[in-house]
Amino acid sequence: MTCSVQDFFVRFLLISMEGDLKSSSSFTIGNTAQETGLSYLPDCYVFPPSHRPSLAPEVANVPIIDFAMLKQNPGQRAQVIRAIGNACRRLGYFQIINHGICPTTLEGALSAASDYFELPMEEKIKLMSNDVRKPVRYGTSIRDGTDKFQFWRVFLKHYAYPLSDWLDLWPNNPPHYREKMGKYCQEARKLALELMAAITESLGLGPTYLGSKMEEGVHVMAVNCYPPCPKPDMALGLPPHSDYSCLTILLQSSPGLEIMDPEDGKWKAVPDQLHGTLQVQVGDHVEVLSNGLYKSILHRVTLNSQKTRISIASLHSLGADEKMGTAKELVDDQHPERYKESSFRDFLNFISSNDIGEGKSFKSTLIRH
Ligand SMILES: O=C(O)CCC(=O)C(=O)O
Ligand SMILES: [Fe+2]
Repeated sequence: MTCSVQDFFVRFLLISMEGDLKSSSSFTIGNTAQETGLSYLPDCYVFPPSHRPSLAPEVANVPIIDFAMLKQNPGQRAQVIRAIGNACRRLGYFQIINHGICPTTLEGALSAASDYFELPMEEKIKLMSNDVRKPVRYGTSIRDGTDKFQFWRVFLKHYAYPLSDWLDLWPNNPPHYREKMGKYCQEARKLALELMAAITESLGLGPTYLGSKMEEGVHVMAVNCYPPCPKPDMALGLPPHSDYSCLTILLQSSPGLEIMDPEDGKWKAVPDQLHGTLQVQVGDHVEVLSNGLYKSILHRVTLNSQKTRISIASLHSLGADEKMGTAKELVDDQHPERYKESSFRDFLNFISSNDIGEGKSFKSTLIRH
Protein backbone atom coordinates (compact mmCIF):
# COMPACT_ATOMS: atom_id res chain seq x y z
CA MET A 1 0.00 0.00 0.00
CA THR A 2 1.33 3.43 -0.84
CA CYS A 3 0.75 6.27 1.53
CA SER A 4 1.99 9.83 1.03
CA VAL A 5 3.75 11.60 3.88
CA GLN A 6 0.83 13.99 3.99
CA ASP A 7 -1.70 11.12 4.31
CA PHE A 8 0.39 9.67 7.05
CA PHE A 9 0.33 12.90 9.06
CA VAL A 10 -3.42 13.37 8.56
CA ARG A 11 -4.00 9.82 9.77
CA PHE A 12 -1.65 10.26 12.70
CA LEU A 13 -3.32 13.52 13.65
CA LEU A 14 -6.79 11.99 13.50
CA ILE A 15 -5.76 9.08 15.65
CA SER A 16 -4.11 11.38 18.19
CA MET A 17 -7.17 13.62 18.28
CA GLU A 18 -9.70 10.83 18.58
CA GLY A 19 -7.81 8.78 21.11
CA ASP A 20 -7.27 5.03 20.82
CA LEU A 21 -9.71 3.91 18.14
CA LYS A 22 -8.37 0.40 17.85
CA SER A 23 -10.91 -1.55 19.87
CA SER A 24 -14.65 -1.67 19.44
CA SER A 25 -15.20 -0.45 22.99
CA SER A 26 -13.71 2.91 21.91
CA PHE A 27 -16.94 3.55 20.02
CA THR A 28 -20.34 4.28 21.44
CA ILE A 29 -23.46 4.62 19.31
CA GLY A 30 -23.73 8.16 18.05
CA ASN A 31 -20.00 8.27 17.59
CA THR A 32 -19.07 5.28 15.46
CA ALA A 33 -16.74 5.44 12.49
CA GLN A 34 -19.56 4.87 10.00
CA GLU A 35 -21.74 7.55 11.57
CA THR A 36 -19.01 10.15 11.77
CA GLY A 37 -17.75 9.25 8.28
CA LEU A 38 -14.14 8.59 9.31
CA SER A 39 -11.84 8.62 6.32
CA TYR A 40 -9.88 5.58 7.48
CA LEU A 41 -10.87 2.16 8.76
CA PRO A 42 -10.25 1.62 12.50
CA ASP A 43 -8.89 -1.80 13.43
CA CYS A 44 -12.10 -3.18 14.90
CA TYR A 45 -13.73 -2.97 11.43
CA VAL A 46 -10.89 -4.83 9.69
CA PHE A 47 -11.57 -8.51 8.97
CA PRO A 48 -8.90 -11.17 8.61
CA PRO A 49 -8.03 -11.75 4.92
CA SER A 50 -9.98 -15.03 4.74
CA HIS A 51 -13.21 -13.19 5.63
CA ARG A 52 -12.79 -10.18 3.37
CA PRO A 53 -15.09 -9.69 0.39
CA SER A 54 -13.95 -9.50 -3.22
CA LEU A 55 -14.64 -6.18 -4.90
CA ALA A 56 -15.48 -8.07 -8.10
CA PRO A 57 -17.48 -11.10 -6.92
CA GLU A 58 -19.04 -13.74 -9.12
CA VAL A 59 -22.74 -13.12 -9.75
CA ALA A 60 -25.23 -15.72 -8.50
CA ASN A 61 -27.69 -17.42 -10.80
CA VAL A 62 -30.95 -16.76 -8.97
CA PRO A 63 -34.51 -17.89 -9.66
CA ILE A 64 -37.00 -15.18 -10.63
CA ILE A 65 -40.61 -15.83 -9.66
CA ASP A 66 -43.48 -14.12 -11.44
CA PHE A 67 -45.78 -13.58 -8.49
CA ALA A 68 -48.79 -12.58 -10.63
CA MET A 69 -48.90 -16.15 -11.97
CA LEU A 70 -49.86 -17.42 -8.51
CA LYS A 71 -53.24 -15.81 -9.08
CA GLN A 72 -53.80 -17.28 -12.54
CA ASN A 73 -55.49 -20.58 -13.35
CA PRO A 74 -54.70 -23.67 -11.21
CA GLY A 75 -52.23 -25.01 -13.78
CA GLN A 76 -50.16 -21.84 -13.70
CA ARG A 77 -50.38 -21.63 -9.92
CA ALA A 78 -49.10 -25.20 -9.65
CA GLN A 79 -46.18 -24.29 -11.92
CA VAL A 80 -45.19 -21.27 -9.77
CA ILE A 81 -45.57 -23.29 -6.56
CA ARG A 82 -43.13 -25.83 -8.02
CA ALA A 83 -40.72 -23.06 -8.99
CA ILE A 84 -40.88 -21.59 -5.46
CA GLY A 85 -40.27 -25.06 -3.98
CA ASN A 86 -37.25 -25.60 -6.24
CA ALA A 87 -35.80 -22.19 -5.33
CA CYS A 88 -36.24 -22.86 -1.60
CA ARG A 89 -34.61 -26.29 -1.93
CA ARG A 90 -31.66 -25.26 -4.11
CA LEU A 91 -30.80 -21.88 -2.66
CA GLY A 92 -33.26 -20.62 -0.04
CA TYR A 93 -33.44 -17.41 -2.02
CA PHE A 94 -35.36 -16.00 -4.99
CA GLN A 95 -36.43 -12.71 -6.52
CA ILE A 96 -40.01 -11.72 -7.25
CA ILE A 97 -41.44 -9.61 -10.02
CA ASN A 98 -45.06 -8.53 -10.58
CA HIS A 99 -45.60 -8.63 -6.83
CA GLY A 100 -48.25 -5.90 -6.97
CA ILE A 101 -46.55 -3.35 -4.67
CA CYS A 102 -46.53 -0.14 -6.67
CA PRO A 103 -43.25 1.67 -7.40
CA THR A 104 -44.42 4.79 -5.51
CA THR A 105 -44.80 2.73 -2.33
CA LEU A 106 -41.33 1.19 -2.75
CA GLU A 107 -39.72 4.56 -3.50
CA GLY A 108 -41.62 6.14 -0.61
CA ALA A 109 -40.24 3.61 1.89
CA LEU A 110 -36.68 4.01 0.58
CA SER A 111 -36.86 7.80 0.69
CA ALA A 112 -38.40 7.79 4.20
CA ALA A 113 -35.52 5.57 5.35
CA SER A 114 -32.88 7.67 3.67
CA ASP A 115 -34.34 10.92 5.10
CA TYR A 116 -34.34 9.37 8.57
CA PHE A 117 -30.65 8.45 8.43
CA GLU A 118 -29.77 11.95 7.22
CA LEU A 119 -31.25 13.54 10.35
CA PRO A 120 -28.81 15.12 12.81
CA MET A 121 -27.47 12.81 15.50
CA GLU A 122 -29.41 14.61 18.29
CA GLU A 123 -32.61 13.43 16.64
CA LYS A 124 -31.54 9.80 16.12
CA ILE A 125 -30.14 9.58 19.65
CA LYS A 126 -33.72 9.67 20.93
CA LEU A 127 -34.22 6.09 19.75
CA MET A 128 -30.73 4.79 20.41
CA SER A 129 -30.49 1.53 22.29
CA ASN A 130 -28.43 -1.64 22.52
CA ASP A 131 -31.35 -3.51 24.08
CA VAL A 132 -32.47 -6.07 21.45
CA ARG A 133 -35.88 -6.39 23.12
CA LYS A 134 -36.86 -2.76 22.51
CA PRO A 135 -39.63 -2.66 19.87
CA VAL A 136 -38.14 0.45 18.24
CA ARG A 137 -34.44 1.26 18.29
CA TYR A 138 -31.64 2.96 16.44
CA GLY A 139 -28.19 1.43 16.50
CA THR A 140 -25.06 0.60 14.57
CA SER A 141 -23.16 -2.60 13.69
CA ILE A 142 -24.89 -5.42 15.66
CA ARG A 143 -23.92 -4.90 19.30
CA ASP A 144 -22.04 -1.63 19.32
CA GLY A 145 -18.88 -1.52 21.31
CA THR A 146 -19.46 -5.05 22.70
CA ASP A 147 -18.62 -7.33 19.80
CA LYS A 148 -15.04 -7.89 18.75
CA PHE A 149 -15.69 -6.90 15.15
CA GLN A 150 -17.80 -3.94 14.17
CA PHE A 151 -19.83 -3.65 10.98
CA TRP A 152 -20.14 -0.57 8.79
CA ARG A 153 -23.89 -0.27 9.20
CA VAL A 154 -26.43 2.01 10.85
CA PHE A 155 -29.96 0.72 11.45
CA LEU A 156 -33.43 1.49 12.68
CA LYS A 157 -35.45 -1.56 13.75
CA HIS A 158 -39.11 -1.51 14.57
CA TYR A 159 -42.05 -3.82 14.98
CA ALA A 160 -44.73 -3.37 12.36
CA TYR A 161 -47.73 -5.54 13.20
CA PRO A 162 -50.36 -4.73 14.30
CA LEU A 163 -49.35 -1.37 12.89
CA SER A 164 -51.62 0.65 15.22
CA ASP A 165 -49.84 -0.86 18.26
CA TRP A 166 -46.43 0.41 17.18
CA LEU A 167 -46.88 3.39 14.90
CA ASP A 168 -46.83 5.95 17.72
CA LEU A 169 -43.40 4.67 18.78
CA TRP A 170 -41.87 5.04 15.30
CA PRO A 171 -39.88 8.18 14.47
CA ASN A 172 -42.13 11.19 13.82
CA ASN A 173 -39.26 12.89 12.08
CA PRO A 174 -38.99 12.97 9.06
CA PRO A 175 -42.68 13.87 9.12
CA HIS A 176 -43.62 11.46 6.30
CA TYR A 177 -41.81 8.46 7.84
CA ARG A 178 -44.79 6.80 9.52
CA GLU A 179 -47.10 7.16 6.56
CA LYS A 180 -44.63 6.03 3.89
CA MET A 181 -42.99 3.21 5.82
CA GLY A 182 -46.37 2.13 7.23
CA LYS A 183 -47.82 1.79 3.73
CA TYR A 184 -44.90 -0.35 2.60
CA CYS A 185 -45.08 -2.52 5.76
CA GLN A 186 -48.74 -3.34 5.15
CA GLU A 187 -48.06 -4.32 1.55
CA ALA A 188 -44.95 -6.34 2.40
CA ARG A 189 -46.87 -8.22 5.07
CA LYS A 190 -49.68 -9.14 2.67
CA LEU A 191 -47.05 -10.44 0.27
CA ALA A 192 -45.28 -12.40 3.03
CA LEU A 193 -48.50 -14.17 4.04
CA GLU A 194 -49.18 -15.15 0.44
CA LEU A 195 -45.61 -16.34 0.01
CA MET A 196 -45.75 -18.43 3.19
CA ALA A 197 -48.97 -20.04 1.96
CA ALA A 198 -47.19 -20.86 -1.31
CA ILE A 199 -44.20 -22.25 0.58
CA THR A 200 -46.27 -24.59 2.79
CA GLU A 201 -48.21 -25.63 -0.32
CA SER A 202 -44.95 -26.40 -2.10
CA LEU A 203 -44.00 -28.65 0.84
CA GLY A 204 -47.20 -30.64 0.30
CA LEU A 205 -48.70 -29.27 3.53
CA GLY A 206 -51.33 -27.08 1.88
CA PRO A 207 -51.62 -23.27 1.84
CA THR A 208 -53.45 -22.97 5.17
CA TYR A 209 -51.09 -25.22 7.15
CA LEU A 210 -49.89 -22.46 9.51
CA GLY A 211 -53.38 -20.95 9.66
CA SER A 212 -53.68 -17.94 11.94
CA LYS A 213 -50.22 -18.53 13.44
CA MET A 214 -48.63 -16.57 10.61
CA GLU A 215 -51.39 -13.96 10.55
CA GLU A 216 -50.81 -13.27 14.25
CA GLY A 217 -47.07 -13.39 13.81
CA VAL A 218 -44.32 -10.90 14.60
CA HIS A 219 -43.29 -8.50 11.84
CA VAL A 220 -39.94 -6.80 12.36
CA MET A 221 -38.55 -4.17 10.00
CA ALA A 222 -34.77 -3.82 9.84
CA VAL A 223 -34.12 -0.56 8.03
CA ASN A 224 -30.40 -0.51 7.19
CA CYS A 225 -28.06 2.21 5.98
CA TYR A 226 -24.51 1.46 4.77
CA PRO A 227 -22.55 4.71 4.34
CA PRO A 228 -19.59 4.81 1.93
CA CYS A 229 -16.68 2.93 3.48
CA PRO A 230 -13.05 4.04 3.00
CA LYS A 231 -11.85 0.41 2.68
CA PRO A 232 -14.71 -1.71 1.31
CA ASP A 233 -12.32 -4.59 0.58
CA MET A 234 -11.48 -5.01 4.29
CA ALA A 235 -14.81 -4.43 6.06
CA LEU A 236 -18.39 -5.72 5.94
CA GLY A 237 -21.81 -4.15 6.33
CA LEU A 238 -23.13 -7.31 7.97
CA PRO A 239 -21.40 -10.63 8.71
CA PRO A 240 -22.49 -14.00 7.26
CA HIS A 241 -25.80 -14.94 8.87
CA SER A 242 -29.16 -16.46 8.11
CA ASP A 243 -32.35 -14.76 9.29
CA TYR A 244 -34.24 -16.39 12.19
CA SER A 245 -37.56 -15.60 10.46
CA CYS A 246 -39.83 -17.78 8.33
CA LEU A 247 -39.03 -15.48 5.47
CA THR A 248 -37.56 -12.06 4.83
CA ILE A 249 -38.57 -9.72 2.02
CA LEU A 250 -35.78 -7.33 1.08
CA LEU A 251 -36.02 -4.02 -0.73
CA GLN A 252 -32.75 -2.24 -1.58
CA SER A 253 -31.67 1.03 -3.14
CA SER A 254 -28.59 -0.48 -4.80
CA PRO A 255 -26.65 -3.79 -4.86
CA GLY A 256 -24.49 -5.02 -1.97
CA LEU A 257 -26.05 -8.29 -0.81
CA GLU A 258 -24.06 -11.50 -1.24
CA ILE A 259 -25.32 -15.04 -0.77
CA MET A 260 -23.37 -18.22 -0.14
CA ASP A 261 -24.13 -20.57 -3.02
CA PRO A 262 -24.69 -23.96 -1.33
CA GLU A 263 -23.71 -25.74 -4.56
CA ASP A 264 -20.07 -24.63 -4.53
CA GLY A 265 -19.71 -22.84 -1.19
CA LYS A 266 -18.74 -19.53 -2.86
CA TRP A 267 -19.89 -16.05 -1.95
CA LYS A 268 -21.77 -14.53 -4.88
CA ALA A 269 -23.35 -11.15 -5.47
CA VAL A 270 -27.06 -11.22 -6.14
CA PRO A 271 -27.68 -9.76 -9.58
CA ASP A 272 -28.67 -6.15 -9.89
CA GLN A 273 -32.34 -6.62 -10.56
CA LEU A 274 -34.86 -4.84 -12.66
CA HIS A 275 -36.16 -1.80 -10.84
CA GLY A 276 -38.83 -2.79 -8.31
CA THR A 277 -37.83 -6.44 -7.95
CA LEU A 278 -38.00 -7.74 -4.37
CA GLN A 279 -35.74 -10.37 -2.86
CA VAL A 280 -36.99 -13.22 -0.71
CA GLN A 281 -34.76 -15.02 1.78
CA VAL A 282 -35.82 -18.28 3.40
CA GLY A 283 -35.26 -18.03 7.16
CA ASP A 284 -34.28 -20.58 9.83
CA HIS A 285 -37.89 -21.20 10.86
CA VAL A 286 -38.83 -22.47 7.38
CA GLU A 287 -35.76 -24.71 7.40
CA VAL A 288 -37.02 -26.14 10.71
CA LEU A 289 -40.61 -26.49 9.46
CA SER A 290 -39.42 -28.34 6.34
CA ASN A 291 -37.09 -30.64 8.32
CA GLY A 292 -34.16 -29.29 6.32
CA LEU A 293 -35.70 -29.80 2.86
CA TYR A 294 -35.55 -26.04 2.43
CA LYS A 295 -32.46 -24.16 3.52
CA SER A 296 -32.20 -20.77 5.13
CA ILE A 297 -29.82 -18.71 3.03
CA LEU A 298 -26.49 -17.59 4.42
CA HIS A 299 -25.95 -13.97 3.40
CA ARG A 300 -23.70 -10.99 4.12
CA VAL A 301 -23.49 -7.35 3.10
CA THR A 302 -20.58 -5.81 1.22
CA LEU A 303 -19.75 -2.12 0.98
CA ASN A 304 -18.56 0.46 -1.50
CA SER A 305 -16.60 3.67 -1.18
CA GLN A 306 -18.88 5.84 -3.32
CA LYS A 307 -22.46 5.78 -2.30
CA THR A 308 -24.76 5.13 0.65
CA ARG A 309 -26.88 2.01 0.31
CA ILE A 310 -30.29 1.61 1.97
CA SER A 311 -31.95 -1.77 2.47
CA ILE A 312 -35.27 -2.55 4.13
CA ALA A 313 -35.62 -6.09 5.44
CA SER A 314 -39.12 -7.17 6.39
CA LEU A 315 -38.87 -10.21 8.68
CA HIS A 316 -41.94 -12.39 9.27
CA SER A 317 -42.28 -15.09 11.90
CA LEU A 318 -44.86 -16.73 14.15
CA GLY A 319 -46.01 -14.99 17.35
CA ALA A 320 -43.33 -14.07 19.90
CA ASP A 321 -43.87 -17.17 22.06
CA GLU A 322 -45.24 -19.48 19.38
CA LYS A 323 -42.75 -22.32 18.85
CA MET A 324 -41.91 -23.29 15.27
CA GLY A 325 -41.28 -27.00 15.02
CA THR A 326 -40.88 -29.45 12.16
CA ALA A 327 -44.07 -30.50 10.34
CA LYS A 328 -44.88 -34.03 11.53
CA GLU A 329 -45.91 -34.87 7.95
CA LEU A 330 -42.26 -34.48 6.91
CA VAL A 331 -40.87 -36.80 9.58
CA ASP A 332 -40.62 -40.58 9.24
CA ASP A 333 -38.12 -43.37 9.89
CA GLN A 334 -35.99 -42.32 6.93
CA HIS A 335 -36.29 -38.63 7.79
CA PRO A 336 -36.01 -38.23 11.56
CA GLU A 337 -36.74 -34.86 13.08
CA ARG A 338 -33.56 -32.81 12.69
CA TYR A 339 -34.38 -29.61 14.60
CA LYS A 340 -35.54 -28.44 18.00
CA GLU A 341 -38.49 -26.10 18.13
CA SER A 342 -37.99 -22.42 18.92
CA SER A 343 -39.75 -19.06 18.99
CA PHE A 344 -38.93 -15.45 18.14
CA ARG A 345 -38.31 -14.88 21.86
CA ASP A 346 -35.76 -17.71 21.86
CA PHE A 347 -33.99 -15.88 19.04
CA LEU A 348 -33.93 -12.63 21.05
CA ASN A 349 -32.42 -14.48 24.01
CA PHE A 350 -29.78 -15.93 21.70
CA ILE A 351 -28.85 -12.65 20.02
CA SER A 352 -28.63 -10.74 23.29
CA SER A 353 -25.82 -12.96 24.52
CA ASN A 354 -23.98 -14.14 21.39
CA ASP A 355 -21.67 -12.47 18.91
CA ILE A 356 -22.72 -13.50 15.39
CA GLY A 357 -19.73 -11.66 13.94
CA GLU A 358 -17.61 -14.34 15.60
CA GLY A 359 -19.47 -17.09 13.78
CA LYS A 360 -22.18 -17.96 16.34
CA SER A 361 -25.47 -18.85 14.68
CA PHE A 362 -29.00 -19.27 16.01
CA LYS A 363 -29.61 -22.13 13.56
CA SER A 364 -26.75 -24.18 14.98
CA THR A 365 -28.47 -24.09 18.40
CA LEU A 366 -31.56 -25.69 16.83
CA ILE A 367 -29.92 -28.73 15.25
CA ARG A 368 -30.49 -32.01 17.07
CA HIS A 369 -27.38 -34.07 17.58
O1 LIG B 1 -28.78 -5.10 3.65
C1 LIG B 1 -29.04 -6.20 3.18
O2 LIG B 1 -29.01 -6.42 1.97
C2 LIG B 1 -29.39 -7.35 4.08
C3 LIG B 1 -29.80 -6.97 5.46
C4 LIG B 1 -29.92 -8.17 6.32
O3 LIG B 1 -29.42 -9.22 6.03
C5 LIG B 1 -30.66 -8.09 7.60
O4 LIG B 1 -31.08 -6.99 8.00
O5 LIG B 1 -30.84 -9.17 8.22
FE1 LIG C 1 -30.28 -10.87 7.10
